[in-house]
Amino acid sequence: MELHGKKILVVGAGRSGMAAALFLRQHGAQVTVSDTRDTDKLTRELPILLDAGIAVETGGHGLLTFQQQDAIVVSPGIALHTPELQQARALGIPMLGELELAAQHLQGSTLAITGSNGKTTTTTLCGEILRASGAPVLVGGNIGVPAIALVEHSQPTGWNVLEVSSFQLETTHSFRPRIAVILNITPDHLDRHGSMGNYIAAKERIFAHQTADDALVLNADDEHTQHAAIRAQSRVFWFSARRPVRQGAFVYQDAIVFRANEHSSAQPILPISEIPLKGTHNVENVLASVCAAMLVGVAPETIRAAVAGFRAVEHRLEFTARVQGVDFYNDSKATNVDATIKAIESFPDGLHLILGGKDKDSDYTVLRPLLTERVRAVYTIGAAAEKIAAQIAGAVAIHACGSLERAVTEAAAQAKPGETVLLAPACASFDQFENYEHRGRVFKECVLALAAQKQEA
Ligand code: UMA
Ligand code: ADP
Repeated sequence: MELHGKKILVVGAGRSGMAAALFLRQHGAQVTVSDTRDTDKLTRELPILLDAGIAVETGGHGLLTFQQQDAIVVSPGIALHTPELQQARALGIPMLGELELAAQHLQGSTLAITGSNGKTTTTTLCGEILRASGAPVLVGGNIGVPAIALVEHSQPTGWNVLEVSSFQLETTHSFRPRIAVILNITPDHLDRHGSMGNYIAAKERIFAHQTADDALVLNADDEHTQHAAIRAQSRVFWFSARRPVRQGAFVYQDAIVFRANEHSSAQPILPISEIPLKGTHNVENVLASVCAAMLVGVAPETIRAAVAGFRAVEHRLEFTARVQGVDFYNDSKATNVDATIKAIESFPDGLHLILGGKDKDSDYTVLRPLLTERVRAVYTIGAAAEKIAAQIAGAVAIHACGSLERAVTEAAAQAKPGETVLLAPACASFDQFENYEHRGRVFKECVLALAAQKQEA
C-alpha cells in the first residue's frame, strides 16, 4: 500500500495504534488517531502525536472521521463490529490491522507463533534460540513491542519472531510468515469473537497466505490444529508430547527428537530433564520451538544450550517464594480455563487455588474433576466469583474472598507446609487491575509482605 499523501485513520492510541500512527506519518501519510479515551487520559500520547503532526480525536469515535479516509488501521483490542467500523466497511474503505501494515514493510523472514496459550513463552524461547545461532533476530508482536516498531530495525538476512493473536490475525490480508506455528486452540476470547468457529478462523489466518515454500508447525495432540492441516497450502510439520510424528518434533525415550521428513530417522536434540520449566505444556512449547528452529536451520547443540539456559517468563508459573514451608506460584497469565488446567496439572496435589477476575464467557465446569483431584480449596476474587462458585460448587471447598489481598492471606492461613498456593485465575484481570502484569505484581507484593511479616514474628 502506497502511504505518501494518503489519508489514514488509526483507531486506538494504545501501544499498537501509537506505533502505527508514527510509522504512517514518517512515511508521509496524513494521519488521524481516534480514541474513546478523554484528553485527560491521554497526557502521555497527545504531545507525541501532535508533535509528529498527527490529528487527534479523543473522547469517542466520530462517524464523520471514519468516512473521509483512504484506509483505516484498527488496533487489535477493537472489535470489528463497532458501528463506526461497520459503516466504514459499507463505504468500501480498506481496513487493516497494524500486523498487516508491518507485514507489508518488514524485511527478512518471519517466524510467527499463535495459539490460545504458550505464545509468549514459545516466542521468547524461539527468539533466544535463533539469537544464539548468530542470526539478526527481532522479537515482537502481541508480546508487547508492536510488529510495526520492528520494521526500521529489520534486515533482509534477519528473522522477525512474532507473537500473533487472533485479534491481530483477524485484520490481515497478505501476512505470510515463512514459518507459522499454532500451539493449540482452546476456548478463549469468545466474548469478542462470538463463537469458537470465528475464533478458529481468525487463528487459521496465520497460514492463509502461505505457499508450498513455507512451513506450518502444528500440535498433533490438539483437535483443532489437527483439522487446520487440511486447509494448509504450506508444508505441515507436527509436534507431539505423546507419540511419534511423520515429520516434526516429538518425545522419544525421554528426549526431544526431530524428524525432517517421513523417510529420515529421528535426530536427538535434548533430554527432557534439561528443560528448566514446569509442566507438560512447557514440553509442548519446547517441542514447537525445536521444530521451528530446526526448520530455520539452527544446529541441534545450539538449540540444546539455549533451551537449558531459558527461564520462565514473568507471570507464567513463576515461583514467588516459600513462606513457612508453603510455596507460592504466580501464574497471573493463566487468563483462560485451559491455562488454569495446565497450571493445576503441573502440581501433584495439595493446591490452594486463586480463581476469578473478568469472565470471558468461559465454562468453568470443566475444572471440576481436577479441582476434586488436586485442589484443597479455591479462593475466589473479582467479578466472575459468583459464576465460578456456582459452576464448581460441590467439587471443592470455596472461600469467597473478593480481593486478591484477602485471597492470599486466607490461602496462606489454610495451607500446610508442603502445599502450594497458586494464582492461576482463569479470567482476565481488567475488573480489578490494569492488566495481568499488575495482578501478578500485586500477588507477589502480598506474598513478599507475608514472608516479611512471618520472619518478624
Ligand atoms: N480504544 C478505542 N476504541 C475502542 C476500544 C479501545 O479507541 O472501541 C482504545 C483504548 O482507549 C486504548 C486503545 O484503544 O487507548 C487500546 O488498544 P488495544 O486494546 O488494541 O491495546 P494496545 O495497547 O494497542 O495493545 C495491543 C494488544 N492489545 C490487545 O490485543 C487487547 C497487546 O496485547 C499487544 O501487546 C500490543 O498491541 C502490541 O502488539 C495484549 C493483549 O492482551 C498483551 N493481547 C490479548 C492476549 O494476549 O490475550 C490478545
Ligand atoms: P500466551 O502468550 O499465549 O498467553 P504464555 O506463554 O504467556 O502464553 O502463557 C499463558 C498461560 O498459559 C500461562 O498461565 C502459562 O502457564 C500457560 N501455558 C503456557 N504454555 C502453554 C501451553 N502450551 N498450553 C497450555 N497452557 C500453557
